[in-house]
Amino acid sequence: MIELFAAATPNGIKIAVALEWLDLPYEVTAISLRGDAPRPPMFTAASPLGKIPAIHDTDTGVEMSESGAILLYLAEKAGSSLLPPSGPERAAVLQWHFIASATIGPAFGQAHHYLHFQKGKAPYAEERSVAEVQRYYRVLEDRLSETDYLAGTAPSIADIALWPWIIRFSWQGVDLNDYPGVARWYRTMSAMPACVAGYRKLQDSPDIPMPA
Ligand SMILES: N[C@@H](CCC(=O)N[C@@H](CS)C(=O)NCC(=O)O)C(=O)O
Repeated sequence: MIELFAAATPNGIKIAVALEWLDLPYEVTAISLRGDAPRPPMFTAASPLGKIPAIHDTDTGVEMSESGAILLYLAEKAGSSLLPPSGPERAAVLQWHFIASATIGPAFGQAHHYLHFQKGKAPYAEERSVAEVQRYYRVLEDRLSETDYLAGTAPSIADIALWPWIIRFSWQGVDLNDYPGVARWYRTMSAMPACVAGYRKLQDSPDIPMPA
């Protein structure tokens, strides 16, 4: 069983989606990001930076944080095609997984602060965030207007790493209709039962935001 320590954020949602997709039994412990509630010792032990998400795998004793690393661990644990075992397919998944987890996710996380939560406070940061968001959407559009999924013809952990960030397209000042390839992929992902279930597990609202 996987104990998931998380909150209703893109990084938290991606792990709930993966657990649903992989059909791994799990339980969620909600962690307050405001630090206004005591934190379970198991969470503190699993997350050196004190950031969500983190997991404790009661089958193996593994405890770990970092959403990108957790996705790799869970896909390997389940022996899933979300992470091909070798060859060019695996290389493509790893590349897009790291683009989503290590580049786009953190940039969008910053953009949410400057363009949504604290708009008007830091003009330079806002300008930079708008440029970065547009740059990455253009890259995603180029890719997803050519391939069904980020890494090719099959869904992978790269799609799970990206999808919860695109849910917040309105916070990023993005009209998804300007990016038809991304919008098509987003609608496909949003209809996947695992995405719906993982989203609802953490988010109060049952409705996944959709472009007009
Ligand atoms: N690189 C980390 C980022 C984790 C992260 O930034 N988590 C945020 C919520 S999405 C958090 O815990 N924020 C509270 C804090 O920084 O104390 C990952 O992908 O898991």
